Amino acid sequence: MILDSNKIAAHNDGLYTAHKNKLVFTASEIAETEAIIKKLVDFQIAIPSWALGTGGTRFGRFPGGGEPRSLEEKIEDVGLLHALNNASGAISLHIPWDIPSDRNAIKALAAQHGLKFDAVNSNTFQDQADSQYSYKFGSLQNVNKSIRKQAVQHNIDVIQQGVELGSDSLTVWLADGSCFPGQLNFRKAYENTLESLQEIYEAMPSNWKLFLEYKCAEPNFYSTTVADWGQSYSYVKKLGDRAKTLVDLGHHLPNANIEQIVSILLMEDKLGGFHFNDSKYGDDDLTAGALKPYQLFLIFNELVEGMDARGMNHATDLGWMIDASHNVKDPMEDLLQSVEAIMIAYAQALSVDRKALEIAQNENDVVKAQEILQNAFRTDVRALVAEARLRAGAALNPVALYRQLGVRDALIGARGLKTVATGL
Ligand code: LRH
Ligand code: MN
Ligand code: MN
Repeated sequence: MILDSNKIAAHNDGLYTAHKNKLVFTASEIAETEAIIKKLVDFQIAIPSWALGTGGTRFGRFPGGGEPRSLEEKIEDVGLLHALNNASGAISLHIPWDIPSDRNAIKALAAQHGLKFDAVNSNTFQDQADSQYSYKFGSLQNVNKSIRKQAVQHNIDVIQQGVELGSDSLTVWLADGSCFPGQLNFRKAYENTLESLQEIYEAMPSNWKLFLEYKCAEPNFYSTTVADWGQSYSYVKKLGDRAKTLVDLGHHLPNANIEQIVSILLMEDKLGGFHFNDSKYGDDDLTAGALKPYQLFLIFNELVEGMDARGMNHATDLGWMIDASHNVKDPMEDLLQSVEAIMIAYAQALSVDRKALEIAQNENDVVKAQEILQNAFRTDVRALVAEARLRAGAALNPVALYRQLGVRDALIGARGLKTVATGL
């Protein structure tokens, strides 16, 4: 389904006056709004191919209808999101959930929607029908060399697929770990994992990056072999310059100070990118910013500070991606909400008075420092995010237009009510 640009223009016309009034007011509260809007126009957040359908839980799944039945339909859905918000210009594939049958056709379809291929993700946390060995006791860490080799080869195959699509990074997330004390020799599991990762790293083209994602628990509940940022850092440091740590917001122990982790990884030049989501209890994979918007802002505050200190390009030097799943919402609406929340946090971070903050820090003026951050967080920047969309030909209110156009009903009409998208 391709969105008619006239419909976006008509929608924007209807909201234009109210929007301009808000923008004028925002510009009276925030300095240098032009520079912020320009950065927002450039900022893109990749959509994971597995988040376009309803995920469900291990207790049940309630399909929503009209879900993409193929990679082509997933690309069309991301194209639709991008047309609505001009901030979702990339798709991240999970292999073998997504296997392009005709790569040239898939590339052409993505280009038609203005989409790039973000990091490709390997999957050694599930057994595939045609695979010889099982990953029940781990993949890259496995005590059995043949199993490790199978997992390494899968990653190499994924790299090859990514190369052909024009991607330039591989995200490795391992479910490897143990469920009971004594099950695993931690040191040997580490050494096996490192050796396997080295083989994968060596197989990457020289312009590729490897992102190593960590997770404190689940599906293993006693130990995870890449459990936290320190462990991921220890691997990527040994692998080489193009190996970096990937931070998934849902993968920390409760109350972890993620913004500090981000700051240190950036300083070490070892931050690769993000999987954005939100959570209250664990790896809930809820809509970004739905629970802890202040934390999201504080993370972006460190990102902007750290990237600027290193002279990095905000839009291109890190991998920005959503990693969410949906049980009760229309996945497309949810993704629009996530992107909006991320853009808001980014805009708020851009609006922080950095010079004043530095002075307050150097004077140990704790009250002032808090005032500066909270002022940025509490100032409404939504008009800036909307203006960035307007300038790029996208919709002032993407969720409202999505509903107004009856997109989900149209997708159900085209694809049917009982559809099951591949993924979690
Ligand atoms: C693991 C994870 C990882 C997987 C995705 C499906 O919890 O965050 O990124 O690839 O979920
Ligand atoms: Mn993730
Ligand atoms: Mn996760």
